[in-house]
Amino acid sequence: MSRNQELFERAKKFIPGGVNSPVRAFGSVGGTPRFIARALGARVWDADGREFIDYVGSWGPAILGHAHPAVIEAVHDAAVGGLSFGAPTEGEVELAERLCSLLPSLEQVRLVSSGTEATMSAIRLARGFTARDAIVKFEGCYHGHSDSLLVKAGSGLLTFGTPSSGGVPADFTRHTLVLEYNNVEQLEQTFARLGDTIACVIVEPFAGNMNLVKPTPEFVQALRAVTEKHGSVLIYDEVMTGFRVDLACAQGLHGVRPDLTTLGKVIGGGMPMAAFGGRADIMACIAPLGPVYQAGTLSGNPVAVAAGLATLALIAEPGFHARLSRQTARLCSGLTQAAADAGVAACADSVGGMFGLYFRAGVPQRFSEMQQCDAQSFRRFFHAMLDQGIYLAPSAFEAGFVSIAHDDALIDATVAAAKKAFALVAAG
Ligand code: KE4
Repeated sequence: MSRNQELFERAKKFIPGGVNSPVRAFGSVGGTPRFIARALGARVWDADGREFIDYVGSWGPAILGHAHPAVIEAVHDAAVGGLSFGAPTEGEVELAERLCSLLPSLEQVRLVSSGTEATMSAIRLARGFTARDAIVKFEGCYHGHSDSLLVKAGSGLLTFGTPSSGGVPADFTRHTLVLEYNNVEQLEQTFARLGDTIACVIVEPFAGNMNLVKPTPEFVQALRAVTEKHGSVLIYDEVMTGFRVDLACAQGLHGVRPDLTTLGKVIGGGMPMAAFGGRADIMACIAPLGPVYQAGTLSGNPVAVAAGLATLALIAEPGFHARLSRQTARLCSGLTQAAADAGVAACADSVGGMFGLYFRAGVPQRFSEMQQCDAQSFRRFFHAMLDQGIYLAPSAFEAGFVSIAHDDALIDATVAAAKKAFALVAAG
């Protein structure tokens, strides 16, 4: 029995499903999850000592590659001064200043410890600011696991959502409308009928939780127009896209100024760090200034702040995102060509340092098109790549992530492995 299997059996005794986050359990691809023993740059090593080129990157944070020396040094230097104080620190001021200088839409920002906290707080804030209850999200988008966001679409247009998870009372989701991503007509119809009751729209500005699905320019424009017209708060959930797709984030690529933005992943460089922020008049409603309560023991944790500041300094270096985008596009064109050469209906697409691999002929533009992907072929491909030392996201519905440490040699090795993996898929 391998160490991974041994650890997995042990883990399952004391941790539900053997993991602390469901996607890690390899449920949708089968097999034994790899227990990561250490990581450096673009590589991880599992409990059996096997080396992998890593395209999960901790689901986004490892944009510099793992264990970047400058980040490790910053974490060490912060840690020796104490881990947490429950009091304000200079580092939090620096990080807030840095985030607000990088994102013009951020006039004020509050630091928290996870993306779920950030989006949950942003929605409560939007409801408090507008004194409205209804919220809009999109099918296929994931914004963390707070109750009002664990919702599946209602039976028809303008019908409120029903819980998509056990343990969520129907009452908690009856104010949540679930619409179709990239469906401008439906969005406009909904706002024409209910706009003045809608507190906010929360959207992944490039969806990454139904795999990568890009918004159409018309959808981007409509989101800003309808929320502006009806006084609803536009929340860009940039937990995944923030500083991943560009230094200016998705909002910079879109040329849109959202009212609130949520951030996470990259801004903590792998440590528990997230944030929500935006218009000062909205942020003025948050405690201790206003009536909307929000708090956190480890919010703005000094060690996590140090990792975030070190990471943001390095990704702000000239040419960083241009190179990251180039490497990711190189990977995607290689994967698409390899699939075509093998006669497999698959393609890949990217934005900045995140990419999607789709087992269907064309790049999807909505959740229903993602559902047409051939999950069985993906599973075979995933394991054929894992066997060759390439660690992809263990789900057909997750985006992949490239770091600045993924050089040409590693990208080319990945494409070479994909050629063999697609041949196996084609052989059935
Ligand atoms: P966390 O609570 O997991 O830090 O963030 C929630 C969240 C919010 N918004 C977006 C756009 C997100 O992608 C996420 C979390 N992303 C997943 C990856 N699909 C985290 C991986 C996991 O759940 O283990």
